[in-house]
Amino acid sequence: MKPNCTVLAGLLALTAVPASAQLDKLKLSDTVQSIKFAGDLRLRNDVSAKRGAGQNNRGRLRYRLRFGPEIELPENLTAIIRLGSGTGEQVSTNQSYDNLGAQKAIWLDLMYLRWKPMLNDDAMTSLHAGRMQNPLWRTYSSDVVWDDDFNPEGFGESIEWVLPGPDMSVFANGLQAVADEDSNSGKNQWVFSSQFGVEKTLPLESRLRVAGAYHKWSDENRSSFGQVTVQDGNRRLTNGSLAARFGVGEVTGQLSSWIGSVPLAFQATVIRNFGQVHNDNIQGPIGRDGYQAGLIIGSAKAKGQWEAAYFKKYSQIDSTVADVADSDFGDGGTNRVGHIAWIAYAPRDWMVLKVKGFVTDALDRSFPTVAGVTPNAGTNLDKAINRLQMDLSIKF
Ligand SMILES: [Ca+2]
Ligand SMILES: [Ca+2]
Ligand SMILES: [Ca+2]
Repeated sequence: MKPNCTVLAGLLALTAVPASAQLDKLKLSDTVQSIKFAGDLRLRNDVSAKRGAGQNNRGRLRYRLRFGPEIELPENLTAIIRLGSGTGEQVSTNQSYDNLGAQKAIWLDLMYLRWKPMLNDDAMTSLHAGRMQNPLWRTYSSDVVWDDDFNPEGFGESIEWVLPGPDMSVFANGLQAVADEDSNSGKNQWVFSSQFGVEKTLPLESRLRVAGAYHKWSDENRSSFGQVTVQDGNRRLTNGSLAARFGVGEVTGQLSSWIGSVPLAFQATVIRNFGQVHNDNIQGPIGRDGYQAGLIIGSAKAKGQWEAAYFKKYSQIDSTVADVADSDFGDGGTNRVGHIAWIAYAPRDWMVLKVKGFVTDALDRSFPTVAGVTPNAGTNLDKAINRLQMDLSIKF
C-alpha cells in the first residue's frame, strides 16, 4: 500500500508543477539566444488517371511531415534545421501508406546558417549557406522552374532596398548550388542563379512585383546528377546526363489587387532556355520555351477564409532542368501542357482543406515522355495524365 501512495504522491507533485517551471528546467547552451520549433503535417489522397501503353492508374494515400527548430545565435546568425518525411527525393517529402505499416524514414530537409547583418536602415540583407530554402523569389507559377520542395545545397544571398519616395523597392537574389560531386571528376556540377526584381505600389491598393532571373547550369552534360528521382522530359544521353545545355532565362511576376475585400493575385512566369542550341545530341525541334500563368482569388490563410485558383502550364522538353521542376504536373518534369485548378478552405487558422486537379498531356509525342525510355520502342508516347489531390494540412 505504502509504495503505491509514494508513487501517486510523486506523480501529483510533478503535475502540480506549472508548465513554465518545467520549461525552466530545459537547459540551453549560452550560445542559444532563442529557439523556435515549428512544422507542418499533411494527409493526402493522390489519385492519377494515366492513358498510354505501360501506364497504370494509381491511387495513393500519402503523408508529409516537416518539423524542426530555428535556433537564434549571437551576431544576427540563425541556424535553421528541419527534418522531413519522404523517400529522399529532391522534389518531394511525400511518403505513401505502404508495405504493411513498415517504419518510414526521416530525412534532413533543411540545414543552413542564415546571417542577417544590419548594413543599412533601408535594406534587408541575408546570406545563407548549407542545405537551404531556395533564396530566389518565387510565386506559385515559378514552379515551372523550381519545385517548391527543392532545397538547394550551396550559398544564397538576398537583398531588398526600400527606395525613398515612390513606394517602391528593388531586390536581388543569388544562388550558387552544387548539383553533384563525383569521385571520378575534380570538378563539381553547379547551378548559378541571379535574380533582379522590383516591387511597386499601384493605385487601389494594388502591388506589382516582377523579377528577371538567369539560371546557368555548369558541366551539366558531363555526367548524371546522381539524383534520386529522374523526372519526365529532357533529352538524356545513355549515361543519364542531360543532352542539352541549360542557361534558363526567367521572368516571373505577380499583380496583387482586390475585389472588394477579396484578394486577387495574377501570376505569370515565362522561361526560355538560351543554352539550348542544336548540337550532336539534339535532333528535331529545339523545345526550349515554357510558361505558367493564372490567378488566385481569395487566400485560405486564416479561419473562415477560402481561395480558388486556375493556372495553365506549358513546358517544352528542354525548357528547363526537369529534375528540379514541379513534381506534381503529370508525373513531374517538362514536355507537358495542361491545366491546374484548386479550391481551399481554412476551417481554423492552423488547418487547410484543399482539392487540387491537374489535366495534362504530353506536349511533343515524338520524344520519350517517360524518363529513361527510348522513343523507338513506340510506347509511352501518348501520356495524358490527370490527377486529383485531396489534402488536409495542419501547421504548428
Ligand atoms: Ca514537389
Ligand atoms: Ca555524385
Ligand atoms: Ca555527376
